Amino acid sequence: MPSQAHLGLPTLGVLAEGAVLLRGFALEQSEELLLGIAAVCEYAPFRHLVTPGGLRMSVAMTNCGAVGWVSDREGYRYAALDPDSRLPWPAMPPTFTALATQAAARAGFPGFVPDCCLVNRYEPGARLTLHQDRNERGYTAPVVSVSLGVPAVFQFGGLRRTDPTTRADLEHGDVVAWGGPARMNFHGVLPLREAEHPETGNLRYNLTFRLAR
Ligand code: MD6
Ligand code: FE
Repeated sequence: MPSQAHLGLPTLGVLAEGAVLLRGFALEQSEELLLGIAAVCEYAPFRHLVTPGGLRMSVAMTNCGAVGWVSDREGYRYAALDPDSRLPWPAMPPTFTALATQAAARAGFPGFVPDCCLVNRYEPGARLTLHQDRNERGYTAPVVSVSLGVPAVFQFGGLRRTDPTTRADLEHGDVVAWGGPARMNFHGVLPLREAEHPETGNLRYNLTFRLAR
């Protein structure tokens, strides 16, 4: 049987019940997304947040949207103001919102309208240890994650940290959406390998869309 890729359609993979990998879903908009990231970080620069335990995160972060995800010695939370500038986060570009809504619908989560886009920047060696996304007010909405630039290995596990994980290579333009029975599953990103991408150099960017409030 011919694969969907063979037919020129984006392929759809299932990482777990409720967790869908949409290969190349954001490829057409990738240039526009990177321009959007450049605009966001001009106003709200990337910074390395500190965990509640006092460790500097290897992934640099910024946000756009009504609220942004932040971490400091006080804990993880969503905040309407950028703690560095004390200004509101930049508005979410309409192309970002539209892409998140379309990807969620394709993955089986219609009507998703995010109020937060966390923008992650990975340099070689940067990683995200296994965690659950649990700082949102409710968990009925999915999480939508868009990968740009250098590929990374994504780990997707179960509801317990010790559950077995599956691994997926997330490449430029790939989107993962998880919700429903997978909404609280543990996930993480292995240390970024040294590589070059024509549009981002040795960096990986990730957009993570959520409904936080
Ligand atoms: C990624 N990021 O960068 C996935 N979750 O591909 C996340 O899962 C994530 O960056 C919670 C808080 C920050 C994150
Ligand atoms: Fe996460």
